[in-house]
Amino acid sequence: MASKRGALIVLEGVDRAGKTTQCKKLVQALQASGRPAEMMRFPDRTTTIGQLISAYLEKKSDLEDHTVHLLFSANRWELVPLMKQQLDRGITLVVDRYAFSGVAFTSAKPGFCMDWCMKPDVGLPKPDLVMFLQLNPAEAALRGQFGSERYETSAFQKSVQQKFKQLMKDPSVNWKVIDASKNVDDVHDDIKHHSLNAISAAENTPLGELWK
Ligand code: Z5A
Repeated sequence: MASKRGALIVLEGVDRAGKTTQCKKLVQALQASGRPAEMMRFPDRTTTIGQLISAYLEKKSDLEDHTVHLLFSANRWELVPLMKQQLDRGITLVVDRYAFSGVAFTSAKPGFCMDWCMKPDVGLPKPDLVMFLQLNPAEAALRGQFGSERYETSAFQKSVQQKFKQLMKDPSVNWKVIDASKNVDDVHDDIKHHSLNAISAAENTPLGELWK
C-alpha cells in the first residue's frame, strides 16, 4: 500500500457541460505527469444494478421513483470497496457524477425532499473536491439537442440546476464552480489547477465520510 492516498475528485454539472470530456482529459494529464489516476462514472452501467438503471434511463423499463433513487445509491455503494482500495494504493479517482446528481435529480421530482434524498448516500467516501461545471441553457443548446434518455428536457434540467445550487451551499463539501462555457483546453486548465491542489491536500488527510 502506498503511504500517500489518492484524491477523490468529482465532476458534476448540467447536461452537456462537458463532464465526460473533462474527466477523460484530466485523467490523461495526471497520468502523463506521473500521477496514478483512473476515471469512474455514475451510474456505472456495467454492473447488474447499473443495467437496471440503464434500462430505466433509456425508457426501456419503468421503476418507481423511490426505488430508482435507491438503486442509483446502491450502484455507488457497490463500488465503494474498489474505490477505497484504489485510493489507498495512491490512485486518484476522477468521477463523472456522484451522490450530488443523485440528490439533485430525484429531489427535482414532485414529492421528494432533499433530506430524504441525501440519506442513502450518507457515509460514502467524501470527495476531496467537487467541481460543478456551470453552463447556461443557451450555450448547452449550441452543443447539440437533448438526447432521448429520461430527464433530458429543459424544464426538468432547470429544476435540477436549482437543486444543485442548494447543494452547493453546503460548506462541508469542497465545491468549486467552473465556467464550462470556455473552450475545452481553458476549462481543463481550471480543472487541473484545482485538482492538483486537492491531490496535494489529500496526501496528508484521511478520507472523509460524505454528509456525516
Ligand atoms: N442520474 C441520476 O438521476 N441519479 C444519479 O444518482 C446519477 C445520475 C449518478 C446519467 O447520464 C443520467 O443519470 C443523468 C443524471 C442521472 N441524466 N441526465 N441528464 P449520463 O452520465 O449517462 O450522461 P450525462 O451525464 O447526462 O452526460 P451529459 O451531461 O449529456 O454530457 P457531459 O458529460 O456533461 O458532456 P460531454 O459528453 O463531455 O460533452 C457534451 C458535448 O459537448 C460533446 O459533443 C462535446 O464534444 C461538447 N463539448 C464538451 N466541452 C465543450 C466545450 N468546452 N466547448 C464546446 N463543446 C464542448
